[in-house]
Amino acid sequence: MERLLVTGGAGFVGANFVHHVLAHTDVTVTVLDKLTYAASEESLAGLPGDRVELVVGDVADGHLVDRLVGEHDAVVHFAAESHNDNSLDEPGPFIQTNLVGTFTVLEAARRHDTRLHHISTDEVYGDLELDDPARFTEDSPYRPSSPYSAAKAGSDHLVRAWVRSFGVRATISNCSNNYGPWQHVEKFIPRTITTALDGERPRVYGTGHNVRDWIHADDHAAAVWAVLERGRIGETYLIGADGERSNLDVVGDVLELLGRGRDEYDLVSDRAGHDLRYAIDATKVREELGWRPQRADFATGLAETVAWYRDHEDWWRPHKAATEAAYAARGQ
Ligand code: NAD
Ligand code: TDX
Repeated sequence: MERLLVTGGAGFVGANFVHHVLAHTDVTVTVLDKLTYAASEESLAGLPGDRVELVVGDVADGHLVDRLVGEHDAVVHFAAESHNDNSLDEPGPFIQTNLVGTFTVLEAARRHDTRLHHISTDEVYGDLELDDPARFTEDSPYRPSSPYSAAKAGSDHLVRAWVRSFGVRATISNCSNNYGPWQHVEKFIPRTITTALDGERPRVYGTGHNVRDWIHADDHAAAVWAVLERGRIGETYLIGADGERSNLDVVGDVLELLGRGRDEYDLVSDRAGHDLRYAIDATKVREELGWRPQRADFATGLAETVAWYRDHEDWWRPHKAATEAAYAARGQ
Protein backbone atom coordinates (compact mmCIF):
# COMPACT_ATOMS: atom_id res chain seq x y z
CA MET A 1 0.00 0.00 0.00
CA GLU A 2 1.51 3.31 -1.11
CA ARG A 3 -1.33 5.78 -1.56
CA LEU A 4 -4.00 6.16 1.10
CA LEU A 5 -7.21 8.22 0.81
CA VAL A 6 -8.48 9.48 4.16
CA THR A 7 -11.95 11.00 4.17
CA GLY A 8 -12.63 13.43 7.02
CA GLY A 9 -8.88 13.71 7.64
CA ALA A 10 -9.14 17.37 8.71
CA GLY A 11 -11.41 16.44 11.64
CA PHE A 12 -10.37 15.38 15.11
CA VAL A 13 -9.89 11.61 14.82
CA GLY A 14 -8.97 11.71 11.14
CA ALA A 15 -6.21 14.27 11.69
CA ASN A 16 -4.77 12.24 14.57
CA PHE A 17 -4.79 9.23 12.24
CA VAL A 18 -2.99 11.17 9.47
CA HIS A 19 -0.32 12.26 11.98
CA HIS A 20 0.05 8.65 13.12
CA VAL A 21 0.37 7.30 9.57
CA LEU A 22 2.95 9.92 8.59
CA ALA A 23 5.02 9.17 11.70
CA HIS A 24 4.90 5.37 11.50
CA THR A 25 4.68 4.41 7.81
CA ASP A 26 5.97 5.46 4.37
CA VAL A 27 2.59 5.89 2.68
CA THR A 28 1.42 9.13 1.12
CA VAL A 29 -1.98 10.44 2.15
CA THR A 30 -4.71 12.34 0.34
CA VAL A 31 -7.26 13.88 2.67
CA LEU A 32 -10.75 14.42 1.24
CA ASP A 33 -12.58 16.80 3.52
CA LYS A 34 -15.47 19.24 3.06
CA LEU A 35 -14.00 21.50 5.75
CA THR A 36 -17.22 21.82 7.70
CA TYR A 37 -17.36 23.80 10.95
CA ALA A 38 -15.76 20.75 12.65
CA ALA A 39 -12.67 20.64 10.44
CA SER A 40 -9.32 22.26 11.07
CA GLU A 41 -6.77 22.81 8.33
CA GLU A 42 -4.32 23.78 11.10
CA SER A 43 -4.44 20.21 12.37
CA LEU A 44 -2.62 19.15 9.17
CA ALA A 45 -0.26 22.13 8.97
CA GLY A 46 3.39 21.26 9.44
CA LEU A 47 3.07 17.78 7.94
CA PRO A 48 5.42 17.14 4.98
CA GLY A 49 3.81 18.59 1.84
CA ASP A 50 5.22 15.85 -0.38
CA ARG A 51 3.35 13.21 1.63
CA VAL A 52 0.00 14.87 2.42
CA GLU A 53 -2.44 16.56 0.07
CA LEU A 54 -5.77 18.10 1.05
CA VAL A 55 -8.62 17.92 -1.45
CA VAL A 56 -11.57 20.04 -0.37
CA GLY A 57 -14.78 18.30 -1.38
CA ASP A 58 -17.86 16.38 -0.34
CA VAL A 59 -17.74 12.66 0.34
CA ALA A 60 -21.20 12.45 -1.24
CA ASP A 61 -19.89 13.90 -4.55
CA GLY A 62 -19.93 10.76 -6.71
CA HIS A 63 -17.65 12.02 -9.50
CA LEU A 64 -14.98 13.36 -7.17
CA VAL A 65 -15.05 10.30 -4.90
CA ASP A 66 -14.92 7.92 -7.85
CA ARG A 67 -11.83 9.63 -9.26
CA LEU A 68 -10.03 9.78 -5.91
CA VAL A 69 -10.85 6.21 -4.92
CA GLY A 70 -9.58 5.04 -8.31
CA GLU A 71 -6.26 6.81 -7.73
CA HIS A 72 -5.56 5.23 -4.32
CA ASP A 73 -4.67 1.78 -2.95
CA ALA A 74 -6.95 2.00 0.07
CA VAL A 75 -9.53 4.29 1.70
CA VAL A 76 -10.06 4.98 5.38
CA HIS A 77 -13.48 6.58 5.75
CA PHE A 78 -13.77 8.94 8.75
CA ALA A 79 -15.90 11.70 7.19
CA ALA A 80 -19.09 12.15 9.15
CA GLU A 81 -21.22 14.57 11.07
CA SER A 82 -20.17 13.54 14.56
CA HIS A 83 -21.95 15.45 17.32
CA ASN A 84 -25.02 13.95 18.99
CA ASP A 85 -26.38 17.30 20.21
CA ASN A 86 -26.29 18.71 16.66
CA SER A 87 -28.07 15.61 15.36
CA LEU A 88 -30.92 16.30 17.78
CA ASP A 89 -31.22 19.90 16.53
CA GLU A 90 -30.93 19.11 12.80
CA PRO A 91 -30.68 15.47 11.66
CA GLY A 92 -30.56 16.19 7.91
CA PRO A 93 -26.78 16.60 7.47
CA PHE A 94 -26.24 13.37 9.43
CA ILE A 95 -28.38 11.42 6.97
CA GLN A 96 -26.69 13.05 3.99
CA THR A 97 -23.05 12.67 5.03
CA ASN A 98 -23.12 9.55 7.19
CA LEU A 99 -25.46 7.50 4.99
CA VAL A 100 -25.30 8.96 1.47
CA GLY A 101 -21.59 9.72 1.89
CA THR A 102 -20.82 6.15 2.92
CA PHE A 103 -22.94 4.82 0.05
CA THR A 104 -20.93 7.01 -2.34
CA VAL A 105 -17.60 5.69 -0.99
CA LEU A 106 -18.87 2.11 -1.20
CA GLU A 107 -19.95 2.45 -4.81
CA ALA A 108 -16.53 3.83 -5.76
CA ALA A 109 -14.74 1.06 -3.83
CA ARG A 110 -16.93 -1.47 -5.63
CA ARG A 111 -16.15 -0.06 -9.09
CA HIS A 112 -12.40 0.11 -8.48
CA ASP A 113 -12.08 -2.93 -6.16
CA THR A 114 -10.32 -0.69 -3.66
CA ARG A 115 -9.67 -1.79 -0.06
CA LEU A 116 -11.89 0.16 2.35
CA HIS A 117 -11.84 0.61 6.09
CA HIS A 118 -14.99 2.15 7.57
CA ILE A 119 -14.73 4.06 10.86
CA SER A 120 -17.67 3.72 13.20
CA THR A 121 -18.66 4.13 16.81
CA ASP A 122 -19.70 2.02 19.80
CA GLU A 123 -22.87 4.14 19.94
CA VAL A 124 -24.44 1.89 17.30
CA TYR A 125 -24.95 -0.63 20.14
CA GLY A 126 -27.08 1.74 22.24
CA ASP A 127 -26.25 1.84 25.94
CA LEU A 128 -25.67 -0.37 28.99
CA GLU A 129 -26.94 -0.11 32.55
CA LEU A 130 -24.51 1.42 35.05
CA ASP A 131 -24.41 -1.74 37.20
CA ASP A 132 -24.26 -4.18 34.25
CA PRO A 133 -20.91 -6.01 34.13
CA ALA A 134 -21.47 -6.56 30.37
CA ARG A 135 -19.49 -4.70 27.73
CA PHE A 136 -20.14 -4.35 24.00
CA THR A 137 -18.68 -7.05 21.75
CA GLU A 138 -18.74 -7.58 17.98
CA ASP A 139 -21.91 -9.65 18.54
CA SER A 140 -23.89 -7.00 20.43
CA PRO A 141 -27.20 -6.11 18.78
CA TYR A 142 -27.53 -2.77 16.99
CA ARG A 143 -29.71 -0.47 19.10
CA PRO A 144 -28.83 3.17 18.24
CA SER A 145 -30.48 5.97 20.25
CA SER A 146 -29.82 9.25 18.42
CA PRO A 147 -30.03 10.45 14.81
CA TYR A 148 -26.21 10.46 14.82
CA SER A 149 -25.83 6.89 16.04
CA ALA A 150 -28.69 5.64 13.87
CA ALA A 151 -27.04 7.11 10.77
CA LYS A 152 -23.71 5.54 11.78
CA ALA A 153 -25.49 2.21 12.37
CA GLY A 154 -27.05 2.48 8.92
CA SER A 155 -23.64 3.19 7.39
CA ASP A 156 -22.26 0.02 9.04
CA HIS A 157 -25.14 -2.00 7.56
CA LEU A 158 -24.41 -0.57 4.10
CA VAL A 159 -20.76 -1.64 4.40
CA ARG A 160 -21.74 -5.16 5.50
CA ALA A 161 -24.21 -5.48 2.62
CA TRP A 162 -21.65 -4.24 0.05
CA VAL A 163 -19.16 -6.81 1.36
CA ARG A 164 -21.63 -9.65 1.17
CA SER A 165 -23.51 -8.72 -2.02
CA PHE A 166 -20.73 -7.17 -4.10
CA GLY A 167 -17.54 -8.54 -2.60
CA VAL A 168 -16.24 -5.12 -1.56
CA ARG A 169 -13.00 -5.62 0.42
CA ALA A 170 -14.03 -3.74 3.55
CA THR A 171 -13.51 -3.87 7.30
CA ILE A 172 -15.30 -1.91 10.04
CA SER A 173 -14.13 -0.69 13.43
CA ASN A 174 -16.37 0.62 16.20
CA CYS A 175 -14.46 2.70 18.72
CA SER A 176 -15.32 4.21 22.08
CA ASN A 177 -15.06 7.92 23.01
CA ASN A 178 -11.82 9.53 21.81
CA TYR A 179 -9.98 12.39 23.48
CA GLY A 180 -6.74 14.23 22.69
CA PRO A 181 -5.52 17.21 20.64
CA TRP A 182 -7.56 18.91 17.90
CA GLN A 183 -11.01 17.94 19.25
CA HIS A 184 -13.66 20.58 18.62
CA VAL A 185 -14.74 22.63 21.67
CA GLU A 186 -18.32 21.39 21.28
CA LYS A 187 -17.29 17.96 22.64
CA PHE A 188 -17.37 17.16 26.37
CA ILE A 189 -13.68 17.10 27.34
CA PRO A 190 -12.58 20.16 25.26
CA ARG A 191 -15.69 22.06 26.31
CA THR A 192 -15.04 21.28 29.96
CA ILE A 193 -11.34 22.21 29.75
CA THR A 194 -11.88 25.47 27.87
CA THR A 195 -14.80 26.54 30.08
CA ALA A 196 -12.69 25.86 33.17
CA LEU A 197 -9.71 27.71 31.62
CA ASP A 198 -12.04 30.69 31.23
CA GLY A 199 -12.69 30.53 34.98
CA GLU A 200 -16.30 29.44 34.45
CA ARG A 201 -18.22 26.41 35.68
CA PRO A 202 -18.37 23.39 33.32
CA ARG A 203 -21.85 22.10 32.46
CA VAL A 204 -22.77 18.51 33.16
CA TYR A 205 -25.88 17.00 31.59
CA GLY A 206 -28.51 15.35 33.79
CA THR A 207 -27.05 13.64 36.85
CA GLY A 208 -23.54 13.31 35.44
CA HIS A 209 -23.52 9.60 36.30
CA ASN A 210 -23.36 8.64 32.60
CA VAL A 211 -20.25 6.64 31.77
CA ARG A 212 -18.05 6.89 28.69
CA ASP A 213 -15.13 4.57 27.83
CA TRP A 214 -12.25 6.93 26.95
CA ILE A 215 -9.41 6.16 24.54
CA HIS A 216 -6.64 8.46 23.35
CA ALA A 217 -7.07 9.32 19.64
CA ASP A 218 -3.50 8.13 18.94
CA ASP A 219 -4.33 4.67 20.29
CA HIS A 220 -7.43 4.62 18.08
CA ALA A 221 -5.23 5.55 15.10
CA ALA A 222 -2.81 2.69 15.78
CA ALA A 223 -5.69 0.23 16.03
CA VAL A 224 -7.17 1.46 12.73
CA TRP A 225 -3.81 0.98 11.04
CA ALA A 226 -3.61 -2.57 12.42
CA VAL A 227 -7.07 -3.38 11.03
CA LEU A 228 -6.23 -1.81 7.67
CA GLU A 229 -3.03 -3.84 7.40
CA ARG A 230 -3.97 -7.13 9.02
CA GLY A 231 -7.74 -7.20 9.56
CA ARG A 232 -9.80 -9.89 7.86
CA ILE A 233 -12.10 -8.66 5.08
CA GLY A 234 -15.74 -8.49 6.14
CA GLU A 235 -14.86 -8.40 9.84
CA THR A 236 -15.77 -5.87 12.50
CA TYR A 237 -13.30 -4.93 15.26
CA LEU A 238 -14.26 -3.11 18.46
CA ILE A 239 -11.62 -0.65 19.72
CA GLY A 240 -11.39 0.52 23.32
CA ALA A 241 -8.80 0.96 26.07
CA ASP A 242 -10.68 0.01 29.28
CA GLY A 243 -11.18 3.69 30.10
CA GLU A 244 -14.62 3.79 31.73
CA ARG A 245 -15.22 7.01 33.69
CA SER A 246 -18.38 8.82 34.79
CA ASN A 247 -18.83 12.33 33.43
CA LEU A 248 -18.65 13.67 37.01
CA ASP A 249 -15.27 11.99 37.49
CA VAL A 250 -13.93 13.53 34.27
CA VAL A 251 -15.15 17.03 35.16
CA GLY A 252 -13.71 16.68 38.66
CA ASP A 253 -10.34 15.59 37.26
CA VAL A 254 -10.20 18.53 34.82
CA LEU A 255 -11.13 21.03 37.54
CA GLU A 256 -8.51 19.59 39.87
CA LEU A 257 -5.82 19.72 37.15
CA LEU A 258 -6.61 23.44 36.81
CA GLY A 259 -6.41 24.07 40.55
CA ARG A 260 -10.15 24.34 41.11
CA GLY A 261 -12.50 22.44 43.40
CA ARG A 262 -13.84 19.16 42.00
CA ASP A 263 -17.45 20.28 42.53
CA GLU A 264 -17.23 23.66 40.78
CA TYR A 265 -19.57 22.56 37.97
CA ASP A 266 -23.28 23.09 37.17
CA LEU A 267 -25.80 20.38 36.40
CA VAL A 268 -27.85 21.39 33.34
CA SER A 269 -30.78 19.87 31.46
CA ASP A 270 -30.18 16.37 30.13
CA ARG A 271 -29.60 15.38 26.49
CA ALA A 272 -32.73 13.84 24.90
CA GLY A 273 -32.33 10.07 24.75
CA HIS A 274 -28.98 10.39 26.58
CA ASP A 275 -27.14 7.04 26.52
CA LEU A 276 -26.26 5.90 30.03
CA ARG A 277 -23.08 3.88 29.62
CA TYR A 278 -20.75 2.66 26.89
CA ALA A 279 -18.10 -0.01 27.48
CA ILE A 280 -15.96 -1.90 24.97
CA ASP A 281 -14.59 -5.42 25.12
CA ALA A 282 -11.58 -5.11 22.78
CA THR A 283 -10.46 -8.76 23.08
CA LYS A 284 -10.71 -9.42 19.34
CA VAL A 285 -8.47 -6.59 18.15
CA ARG A 286 -6.00 -7.34 20.94
CA GLU A 287 -5.78 -11.09 20.36
CA GLU A 288 -6.21 -11.29 16.60
CA LEU A 289 -4.16 -8.24 15.58
CA GLY A 290 -1.87 -7.84 18.59
CA TRP A 291 -2.89 -4.22 19.13
CA ARG A 292 -2.37 -2.73 22.61
CA PRO A 293 -3.16 0.82 23.72
CA GLN A 294 0.07 2.70 24.46
CA ARG A 295 -1.66 5.62 26.21
CA ALA A 296 -4.20 3.82 28.38
CA ASP A 297 -3.30 5.82 31.51
CA PHE A 298 -6.22 8.26 31.41
CA ALA A 299 -4.89 10.52 34.16
CA THR A 300 -1.69 11.19 32.17
CA GLY A 301 -3.55 11.56 28.87
CA LEU A 302 -6.04 13.99 30.41
CA ALA A 303 -3.28 16.09 31.96
CA GLU A 304 -1.53 16.28 28.57
CA THR A 305 -4.80 17.23 26.89
CA VAL A 306 -5.47 19.99 29.44
CA ALA A 307 -1.94 21.30 28.78
CA TRP A 308 -2.51 21.09 25.01
CA TYR A 309 -5.66 23.23 25.20
CA ARG A 310 -3.92 25.70 27.52
CA ASP A 311 -1.12 25.99 24.94
CA HIS A 312 -3.40 26.18 21.90
CA GLU A 313 -5.86 28.90 22.87
CA ASP A 314 -5.29 30.58 19.48
CA TRP A 315 -6.74 27.47 17.86
CA TRP A 316 -9.92 27.02 19.90
CA ARG A 317 -10.72 30.57 20.98
CA PRO A 318 -12.35 31.62 17.65
CA HIS A 319 -14.93 28.80 18.03
CA LYS A 320 -15.71 29.06 21.72
CA ALA A 321 -18.28 31.89 21.82
CA ALA A 322 -20.45 30.56 18.98
CA THR A 323 -20.34 27.04 20.42
CA GLU A 324 -21.41 28.29 23.84
CA ALA A 325 -24.17 30.41 22.27
CA ALA A 326 -25.60 27.27 20.63
CA TYR A 327 -25.47 25.44 23.98
CA ALA A 328 -27.09 28.37 25.77
CA ALA A 329 -29.96 28.26 23.28
CA ARG A 330 -30.52 24.60 24.31
CA GLY A 331 -30.32 25.45 28.01
CA GLN A 332 -27.04 23.54 28.31
P1 NAD B 1 -15.20 15.55 13.52
O1 NAD B 1 -16.55 16.15 13.49
O2 NAD B 1 -14.15 16.16 14.38
O3 NAD B 1 -14.59 15.47 12.04
C1 NAD B 1 -15.36 15.07 10.94
C2 NAD B 1 -14.63 15.51 9.68
O4 NAD B 1 -15.40 15.07 8.55
C3 NAD B 1 -14.47 17.03 9.56
O5 NAD B 1 -13.18 17.36 9.13
C4 NAD B 1 -15.50 17.41 8.51
O6 NAD B 1 -15.16 18.56 7.75
C5 NAD B 1 -15.52 16.16 7.64
N1 NAD B 1 -16.78 16.04 6.91
C6 NAD B 1 -18.04 16.16 7.40
N2 NAD B 1 -18.94 16.03 6.41
C7 NAD B 1 -18.23 15.80 5.27
C8 NAD B 1 -18.59 15.57 3.92
N3 NAD B 1 -19.89 15.56 3.54
N4 NAD B 1 -17.62 15.36 3.01
C9 NAD B 1 -16.30 15.36 3.39
N5 NAD B 1 -15.90 15.60 4.65
C10 NAD B 1 -16.86 15.81 5.59
O7 NAD B 1 -15.45 14.02 13.91
P2 NAD B 1 -14.49 12.99 14.65
O8 NAD B 1 -14.79 13.01 16.09
O9 NAD B 1 -13.11 13.20 14.17
O10 NAD B 1 -15.07 11.62 14.07
C11 NAD B 1 -14.54 11.08 12.87
C12 NAD B 1 -15.09 9.70 12.64
O11 NAD B 1 -14.80 8.87 13.76
C13 NAD B 1 -16.62 9.67 12.50
O12 NAD B 1 -16.96 8.73 11.52
C14 NAD B 1 -17.09 9.23 13.86
O13 NAD B 1 -18.32 8.56 13.78
C15 NAD B 1 -15.97 8.29 14.27
N6 NAD B 1 -15.80 8.11 15.71
C16 NAD B 1 -15.53 9.19 16.50
C17 NAD B 1 -15.35 8.99 17.86
C18 NAD B 1 -15.06 10.14 18.79
O14 NAD B 1 -15.02 9.94 20.00
N7 NAD B 1 -14.82 11.34 18.30
C19 NAD B 1 -15.47 7.70 18.40
C20 NAD B 1 -15.75 6.63 17.55
C21 NAD B 1 -15.90 6.85 16.20
O1 TDX C 1 -21.10 19.99 28.03
C1 TDX C 1 -21.32 18.78 28.05
N1 TDX C 1 -21.71 18.18 29.22
C2 TDX C 1 -21.93 16.84 29.33
O2 TDX C 1 -22.28 16.35 30.42
C3 TDX C 1 -21.18 17.93 26.87
C4 TDX C 1 -20.78 18.54 25.56
C5 TDX C 1 -21.40 16.58 27.01
N2 TDX C 1 -21.77 16.05 28.20
C6 TDX C 1 -21.91 14.58 28.32
C7 TDX C 1 -22.73 13.87 27.28
C8 TDX C 1 -22.06 12.50 27.23
O3 TDX C 1 -22.54 11.68 28.28
O4 TDX C 1 -20.58 14.06 28.19
C9 TDX C 1 -20.59 12.81 27.50
C10 TDX C 1 -19.74 12.91 26.24
O5 TDX C 1 -20.40 13.78 25.35
P1 TDX C 1 -19.86 14.07 23.85
O6 TDX C 1 -18.49 14.63 23.92
O7 TDX C 1 -20.91 14.84 23.14
O8 TDX C 1 -19.69 12.58 23.29
P2 TDX C 1 -20.73 11.38 23.01
O9 TDX C 1 -22.11 11.87 22.85
O10 TDX C 1 -20.45 10.33 24.04
O11 TDX C 1 -20.19 10.89 21.56
C11 TDX C 1 -18.78 10.88 21.28
O12 TDX C 1 -18.27 9.55 21.36
C12 TDX C 1 -18.70 8.65 20.37
C13 TDX C 1 -18.49 11.44 19.90
O13 TDX C 1 -18.99 12.77 19.82
C14 TDX C 1 -19.07 10.57 18.81
O14 TDX C 1 -18.72 11.09 17.53
C15 TDX C 1 -18.52 9.19 18.97
O15 TDX C 1 -19.15 8.33 18.06
